[in-house]
Amino acid sequence: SVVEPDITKLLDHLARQPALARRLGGARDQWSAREIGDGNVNLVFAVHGPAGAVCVKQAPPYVRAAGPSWPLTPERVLFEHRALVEHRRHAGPYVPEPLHVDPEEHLLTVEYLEGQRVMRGDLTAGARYPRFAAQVARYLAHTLFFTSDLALPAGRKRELASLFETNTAMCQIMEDMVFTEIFLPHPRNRWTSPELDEDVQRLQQDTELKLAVSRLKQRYLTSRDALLHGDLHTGSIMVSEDSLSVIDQEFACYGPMGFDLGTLLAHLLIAYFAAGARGPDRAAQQDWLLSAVEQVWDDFRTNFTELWHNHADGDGYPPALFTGVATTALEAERQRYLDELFTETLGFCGAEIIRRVVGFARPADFTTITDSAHRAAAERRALALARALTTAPTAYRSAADLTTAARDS
Ligand code: SR1
Ligand code: MG
Repeated sequence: SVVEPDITKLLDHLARQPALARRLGGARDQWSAREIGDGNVNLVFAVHGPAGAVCVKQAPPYVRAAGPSWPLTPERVLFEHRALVEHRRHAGPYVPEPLHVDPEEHLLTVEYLEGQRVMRGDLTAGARYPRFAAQVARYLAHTLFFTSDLALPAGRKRELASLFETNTAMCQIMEDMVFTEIFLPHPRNRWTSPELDEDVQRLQQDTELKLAVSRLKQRYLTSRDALLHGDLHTGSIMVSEDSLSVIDQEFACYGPMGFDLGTLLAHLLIAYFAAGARGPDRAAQQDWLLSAVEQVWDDFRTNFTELWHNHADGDGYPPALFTGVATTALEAERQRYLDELFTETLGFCGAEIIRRVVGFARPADFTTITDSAHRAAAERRALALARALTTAPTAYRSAADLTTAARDS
C-alpha cells in the first residue's frame, strides 16, 4: 500500500524557500497542493498560490506503483535535477526550469507547466499535435549532440558523464525490465490479455530475440555516447497545441543515443497499434502517428547533421583532420554514423515495445482498451513488429520503411 502524501510537510518546505514562497505569493494558508502524478515512480504535486504555481516532485524511498515493498533510493531526484540543468542548457524551450532541489527531503521543485498536458493521456483520447514531431526531434538532436564527444572536449565530457555514473538503481531498473526479466518467468511480468499466454511462452524461448536484446543490453551497459533522458515515453512528455516539455529525467545516464530515440518511437508505435483497436474513427490519428514517427527520425537526422557541421567542438572527429578534399569523406562518415544510429534505434524500439506488452510497466494506451480480443490483437501486431525490428534492424533503411512495416504488421 502506498503511504499517503504529507501535504503539510510539503507546504512547510515551500514556505522555508523564500524564492519559491515569493513565486506562489500571499501567505502559506492561501496555498493549495494537489497530487497529480500518474507515473510509476514518484509523487507529483501541483501547488497554487495567489501569485503563481510550482510543481513539486517527491521521491519516496520506494517505487510509487508498488509501494514500500519495492524500495528505491530517493536520491533519484538529484540525478533528475542534474539532467534538467544540463539538458536545459542545450534544449531550453523544451525542458522545464528547475527551481530548487532538497537533498534531505528528496523534493524537486520545477516550474509549473501551464496549459500543457501529459501526452499519453491525450493520445488515448485521440489527440494529434501538429508541432510535436519537429519539436521533439529538435530536443533530441540538441540534448544528444551537445552532451556527446562530437561537441564536448574529452575532459568535460568525462566529468559530465561521471556525474551520472552512480544513477545505479535507476539504470538497473531498465537493465532488468527492458532487457532481462521479460524473457524469464519473473513474478513482475504481467500482460493484460490472457490471449497472449502462448505468445509470451514463444517469446521466452526465442533464442534469436534473446541474443539481439542481450546485444542491446550490452550497449546500454557500456556506451557513454550522450546524456540520455533515459525514459523518453509519451508519459514523460507534456504538450499543448504549440508547445512541448520533456519531464521525468530520473533515469538519466550516459548511454547509447538510440535508447532515447528508440523509446520514443516505440511509444508512438504503441499508440498507433492501440488506436487501431479503438475503432475506424481513429484512422486519421493513426496516419498522424505514423507521420510523426517518420518526421521525428527525419528531422532528428537533419538537425543532428546540421549541429555536427556547425558545432563540432569536441574531441571526436577533429575538424582539423578533415580539410580540403577530406571534407567529402567526413560527410560520408557522418551519414554512416547516422545510418548506424538508425539501426540501433530500431533495435531499442523493438525491445521497448516488447517489455511494454509483457512486463511490469504496461502503458495506458493498451490497458485502457476494454475489449480483450481487440486489445490482444493490437498487442500481437506490436509484438510482431517489435521482434522484426530487434532481430533484423538492418532490413529497414529509412523511417518510411519502418512505418510501412508498422502498417503491414
Ligand atoms: C519501477 S518503474 C517501471 C517503469 O516505469 C518507468 O516509467 C520506467 O519506464 C520504468 O521501467
Ligand atoms: Mg516517469
